[in-house]
Amino acid sequence: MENSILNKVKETEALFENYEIVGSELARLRRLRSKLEERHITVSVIGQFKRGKSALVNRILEREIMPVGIVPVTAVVTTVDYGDEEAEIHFNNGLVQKVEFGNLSTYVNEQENKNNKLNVSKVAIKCPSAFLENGITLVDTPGVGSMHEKNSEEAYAFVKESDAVVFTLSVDSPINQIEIDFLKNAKEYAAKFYFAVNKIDVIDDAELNSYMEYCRGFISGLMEVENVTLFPVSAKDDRGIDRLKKAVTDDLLRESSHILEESASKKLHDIVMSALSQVTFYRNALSMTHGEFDAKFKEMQEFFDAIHVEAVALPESLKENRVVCQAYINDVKNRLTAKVKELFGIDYHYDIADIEGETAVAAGNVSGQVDEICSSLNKTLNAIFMHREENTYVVARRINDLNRLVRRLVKMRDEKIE
Ligand SMILES: Nc1nc2c(ncn2[C@@H]2O[C@H](COP(=O)(O)OP(=O)(O)OP(=O)(O)O)[C@@H](O)[C@H]2O)c(=O)[nH]1
Ligand SMILES: [Mg+2]
Repeated sequence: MENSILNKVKETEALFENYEIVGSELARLRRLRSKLEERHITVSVIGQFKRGKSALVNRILEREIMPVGIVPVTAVVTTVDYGDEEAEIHFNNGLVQKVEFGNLSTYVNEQENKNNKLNVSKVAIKCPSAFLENGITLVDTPGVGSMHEKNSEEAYAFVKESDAVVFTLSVDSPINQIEIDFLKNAKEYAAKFYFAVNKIDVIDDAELNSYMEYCRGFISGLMEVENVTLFPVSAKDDRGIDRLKKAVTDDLLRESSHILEESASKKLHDIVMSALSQVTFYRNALSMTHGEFDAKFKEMQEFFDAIHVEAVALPESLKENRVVCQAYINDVKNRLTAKVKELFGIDYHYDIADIEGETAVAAGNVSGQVDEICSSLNKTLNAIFMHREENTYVVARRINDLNRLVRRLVKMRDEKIE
């Protein structure tokens, strides 16, 4: 069973390798394959802001690591794996910086890192908590629904990477539309759900019973299952935490193959859907009028020229530092991706290398490397440009080839993975 999904991922990977246009989907497929091969399970704690997600993560880990507070706090995704204590900040430009646990708040906390002005992509922590021992990655996510829209986007995006989720509700407010929408979305990606009903220390038993009854009925309907198990907990006084932890670890030990397979199959479906929209767009760009395509093509060439001029003019002192060079190159990649998106609506993918001393690029010829990066993208655009210039028969054949790929993707989308 599990091999069949792994094979399916490999087959799709082989297919996508032939089409540059699905580069970012190919990168996601590769991540999915290595997850399946390593049998790592990602358990994310998700929910509306201020439900006590970070406090719950701390209780599960039995450590006060995540910043907690009365105002919206968590601004970036924080993953926690088993290992000796360490914390790394990953930045959007690929830089990775080790920090002390005590300094995490500077990067994670919305109040200190407003609108993620520090451009943190994620925080990766290791700690020797028993809960993580069997290959679980526990993830604290920003809450949805606060005025900080970026936090919701982050949370929505991370659900796609989750195999199981601990959906966190809180007894001080009934489930609302924001939570319903988020839950419906999460259902598309994660294979296993645990519903934690937090803050039970603030109400008495009778109130808790009626809250639980209301929630159970409501969530069963939403999840389309007859009965859901809820986990009443208090991240403040520890009540119910052991039961939740035991349920998660027992299930994951027993059903890890099944959970991985089910969540991989949902993710594969999503990747196929996204490739489908990509290829459709590429096909459409090919079918654009000359005037329309040529104007966008010209703007892109001007952008390449400006980047070249900028890279050549970089100060010598900067060019000598390997880490700074790699950060600059990653930044160029990010800017190119954004420009292509703006002009063509295409998600052009570049692998952004994590930068640690030994992985940074050789210093020196930065402008040469920047030219190389621009030139590979330029080649793709030129390919479209050339095809535009070809006779209508050739263009029609190419569009036909893309149509075949679209049909294959549609078939994969509709296929049930056995
Ligand atoms: N009484 C009580 N308060 C709690 C409990 N869990 C969390 N809190 C409080 O609820 C507030 C929010 O907790 P956080 O853990 O920061 O909530 P969050 O869901 O991570 O919030 P965001 O990161 O902003 O989405 C804090 O003031 C916590 O002290 C609990 O079980 N009981
Ligand atoms: Mg939080």
